[in-house]
Order: sequence, then C-alpha cells, then structure tokens
Amino acid sequence: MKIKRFQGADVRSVLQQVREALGPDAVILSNRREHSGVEIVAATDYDEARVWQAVAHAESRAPSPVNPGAPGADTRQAPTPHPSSTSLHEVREELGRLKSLLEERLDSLSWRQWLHHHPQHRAAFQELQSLELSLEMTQRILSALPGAAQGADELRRQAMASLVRLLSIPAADPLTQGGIVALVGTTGVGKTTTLAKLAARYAMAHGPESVRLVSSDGHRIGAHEQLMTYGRLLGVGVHVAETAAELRRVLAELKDVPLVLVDSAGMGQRDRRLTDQLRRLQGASDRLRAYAVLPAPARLEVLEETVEALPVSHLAGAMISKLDEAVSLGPVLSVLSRRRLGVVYLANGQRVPEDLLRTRPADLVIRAQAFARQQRSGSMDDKWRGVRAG
Ligand SMILES: Nc1nc2c(ncn2[C@@H]2O[C@H](COP(=O)(O)OP(=O)(O)OP(=O)(O)O)[C@@H](O)[C@H]2O)c(=O)[nH]1
Ligand SMILES: [Mg+2]
Repeated sequence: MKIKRFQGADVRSVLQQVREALGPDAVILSNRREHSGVEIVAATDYDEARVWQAVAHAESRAPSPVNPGAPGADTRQAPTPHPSSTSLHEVREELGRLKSLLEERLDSLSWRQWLHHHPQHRAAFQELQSLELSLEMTQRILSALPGAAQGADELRRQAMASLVRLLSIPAADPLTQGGIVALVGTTGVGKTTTLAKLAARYAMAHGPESVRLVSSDGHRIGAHEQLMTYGRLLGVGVHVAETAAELRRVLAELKDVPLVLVDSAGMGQRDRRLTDQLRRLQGASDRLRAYAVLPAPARLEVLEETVEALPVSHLAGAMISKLDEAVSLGPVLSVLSRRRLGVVYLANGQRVPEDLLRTRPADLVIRAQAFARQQRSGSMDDKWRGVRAG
C-alpha cells in the first residue's frame, strides 16, 4: 500500500495532485484544512490481505463482547474468522462509496468557496444545477462567463445562452435528407417505435413507396415481427437482414428508395456487441447514417457509458426518447454537449406517429427549465402537504 500526503491552496488543486500521483483509484484517507490551504492523505494499491491481518489483530486484542467475568462465560479465545471473499468485496465497495462521498463533499466545498468569492454568479450556478446538468458542464459554463460587473440576472441569462450554444451541434434531419438511416441504442429505449414514427411521417408526406424498413436485429426472437407489424399498419415494405452480408445486399437493392430506415438490436451499454453492431451497420453501406437513441430518464452515468459504447465518430446525431417519463433533461443534455452530438428529434410518448417532435437547442433548454420549474413546484406542493398534514 502506498500512502502519501498532499498539500495545496485549495481542494480542487490538491485532488488534481492526488489523481496525477496515484491515479483514479486512489482512496482518500483524510483531509483537513490548514493555515495555508488544504491537506489530503490518500492511498493506492492497498493490500487487502494486510488490511485484514490488521483488522484480525485489532479484533484479537479487543475485549470479548461477552462479559469475561460473568458466570458461564467462555473465556477461551474464539478463532479469528477468515474474511470471506464476499466480505472483502463489500469492504472494497464500501471504500469506493466513501471515496466518492468524500469527493462529492470536497467538490461542494470548493464550489461553496468559489461562490463565496463570486457571489454574482450564484443565481447562474443555481439555475444550471436546477436543470441537473453535470458538475463538469456547470463548471464549463460558469468559467466562461464574464466578470461580476454584469449583475446576477444578466449572468444567469448569459449562462442559459451559453448552454444553447454548447448544444448547437449540426445534425441532419433524416426526414429532410433521406438516404439510409439506422437507429442504435441500448435495450428498450424506443428505437423500433421511433423508427416507425419516422416511417409514418415520411410515408404521409411522400407516399408509402418512398420508404422501406429493414430489420437487422438477428439477436432476438420476435424482433422482426414488431417491425413487420408496423410495416403492415403503415403500408410500408419491410426487409429482414440478419447477417452483415444480407444487410449489404438488401441496402444495395434498395439504393433507389428515398428513405431506408434500419432497425438494430438493443443491448446493454456494457455489451461489446453494441459497438460491433454499429461498426457492422456502417460497413454495410457508406451511405448509412446512424443516430443514437438516448432515453431522457436515464442517469448521467448510464448515458455516459452508452455513448462510450457508441463512438461519436460513427454517429450522425442523436434522438432523445421517453421525454414524457423524464423529470429533468440535464443528464442527457450534458452528455450530448460533452460528446458533441446534435439532436434532431424528441420522442415524447408511445403513439405512432404523433409523439415525435423536431427540436432545436433553444427548445431543449426551455424544456429543461420547464422540468426544473415543475420539480420546484412539486417540492413546494410536498412542503404544503406536510404543513396541512401537520
Ligand atoms: N413513454 C414512452 N414510451 C416509449 C417511447 N418510445 C417507446 N416507448 C415504449 O418503450 C417500449 C420499448 O420500445 P421499443 O421501440 O420496442 O424499444 P427498442 O429500443 O426498439 O427495444 P429493443 O429492440 O428491445 O432494444 C415500448 O413499450 C414502447 O411503446 C416514448 O417516447 N415514451
Ligand atoms: Mg427494437
């Protein structure tokens, strides 16, 4: 185990030193404020066997929980139980949780310090946080704001304008551009339903012959049937291509169809096949443009993992699904901006084709603010309920 002491003027710079010296797996053992700044003690490569030896040693020296003087008490030393791998795992998880809790506290401490020195930025910070944007995004926006001379309201307004700019990443609208369009994403996010909505819109505008559906989901039983049913309902032709060679052949055959919509298999965001599938789709035609379907209710960490598995260099843009089930837009907007992915459509319900909206960056920010207002009024309602109930 390597233990090291770090000192610096503020928490953020000391944490940076910890990461650089000990890497991302460092465990923070203690932190304290000093006259000149902050001191953090952190460890890495901690040796679990030695930790357990120390625990066992400490236990063997501790008084027995049974009163040793009480009649009938067994005064023999109980053998020290060998820690099972489950308990080792639990200790490791607990340490991980403590580490992230501490880091969160230190983060909020450094924010508090920063806001203490920049009181005019408080309203902008609070607004960005109420949208549930990631701290990284919040920091990026705040650090680009001008000085305090602007006034709190103006800074808040500029923070929102800056969020709109960060989301203004061009992405082509498949319904305007046509061509071969594939939707990719994790399980059950609404790929097939969104595809059917797009097909219905295009068929209504240009006739059912101008659009075809292709099912490339060779992984799940019944996957083709869902698309076939939509095809029948919409009067749109459906093709099945289970292998890479079949997909290449089908897409070549459909080269004169104005819009070809390709459905793909949903997989967990940590499943390597998700990345492989995207590469395979792209290998099937150089005209194919893939859009990631990202569910608005998903947590930031899940969305981050999803876009990690779907490299942005292979994507033409994104569509946000299940807006109607979301309570905030901050997590999905943070990921889209960080990965430089433009959004073209929002799916806000199960109805085909009604629940699909074209969106723009300013519209996304207005919606994110509306969610934050709803949350605030929801928590006010809760307070009132509490007052009435009391
Ligand atoms: N509330 C809500 N439900 C939706 C939306 N889009 C799709 N759904 C529902 O989500 C469920 C899954 O939708 P699918 O379109 O089958 O999702 P998928 O991504 O194709 O799923 P897999 O192919 O299994 O990965 C269905 O019950 C849909 O009706 C949406 O925008 N809002
Ligand atoms: Mg599907």
